[in-house]
Amino acid sequence: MTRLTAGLVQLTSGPDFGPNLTAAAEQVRAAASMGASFVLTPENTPILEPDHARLRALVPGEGEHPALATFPELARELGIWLLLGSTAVAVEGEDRLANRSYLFAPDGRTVARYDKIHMFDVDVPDGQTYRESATFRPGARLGPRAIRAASASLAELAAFPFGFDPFDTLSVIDWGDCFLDPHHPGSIPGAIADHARHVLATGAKLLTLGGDHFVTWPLLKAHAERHGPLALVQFDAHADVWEDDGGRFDHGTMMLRALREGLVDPARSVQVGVRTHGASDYGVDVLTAPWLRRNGPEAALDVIRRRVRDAPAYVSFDIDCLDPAFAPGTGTPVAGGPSSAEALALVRGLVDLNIKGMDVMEVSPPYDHAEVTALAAATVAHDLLCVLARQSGAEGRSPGRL
Ligand SMILES: [Mn+2]
Repeated sequence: MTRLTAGLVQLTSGPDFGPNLTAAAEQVRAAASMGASFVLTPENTPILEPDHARLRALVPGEGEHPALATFPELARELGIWLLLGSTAVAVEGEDRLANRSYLFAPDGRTVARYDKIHMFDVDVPDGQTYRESATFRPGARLGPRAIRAASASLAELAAFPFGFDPFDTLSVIDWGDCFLDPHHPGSIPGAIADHARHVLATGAKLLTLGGDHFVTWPLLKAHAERHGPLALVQFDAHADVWEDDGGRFDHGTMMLRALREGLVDPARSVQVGVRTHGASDYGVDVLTAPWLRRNGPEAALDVIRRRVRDAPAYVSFDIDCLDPAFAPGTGTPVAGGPSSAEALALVRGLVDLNIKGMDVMEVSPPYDHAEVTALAAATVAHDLLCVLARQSGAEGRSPGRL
């Protein structure tokens, strides 16, 4: 048996790399001198600096990055494995930053590097005060952390059935949680929209993990400001178009509000998996769950492609689209929905769309079992990233007959 002694060194996180590096190198040396053969150093990043121009000026590219000049050499000198986590680097030739991690071997080689997944959380710090807009079972505020945890199981092998690692093609950052003030619930929609605007202003695409589906409304607002009226592709047991007095925090009315505000173009939009009644379809093409079962995912994709065409598209995946057998952990489950296999076939078929934004919502861990729902949601989120990677030219070996 080999005994592994690991050290965890927290770098000072601040805008200036210089003192950070000196302090971190000292701590890495100290850990190694105490017998650590594997040292982890998370958070070497000023990436939360809100002023984007200032942030860009602070963060160098890989070629001139002081951390990348220092740490591989330190790993070699000390003969240790060194994991450098969350390092902000400027992406060469592009106006954006990556939140990148590196693994250095005891001979100083860089043996792994990856970019963190770009998602933001709609977690509410004090659940006692703000209980989401759940109509039935609360708990969706805990969804993002469950999806993140379940997503770890998808990291090891090439993405199935794509056959590539989406992070070889995409630069992906986990932007962390969106801070929401539970004591001022009225500030929450604005806080979410501002957070989204900030991310979108960098030119990045946003994949949001929820969270209550109400969150999609401020997200649609931020996306529509940038791209114009959106083609909504909504996977959901509910159309979420019940009447609203205009001020509700309601995960069952926000799509009607988005339609009335012109954020969504109904003529280009499709809802898939619906199995509840609204007052009207409001001009959206609704593919109910029985229709989907009878006609299959390929027919649904055909409708989606012909309707959305080249319009800027927003994909919103409410996990309750899935049958409760495949997603029990959600606030308002409805029997009679598609399987995860059918839903994944739909998601994987979205490659022809001009996708501008995405979300995966309504995972409620208190009602989940064996991470069934969280894993389904993580796979949907992961496959949405694979769709973007394929659009950016990623290709992979087929795993067999598909
Ligand atoms: Mn919904």
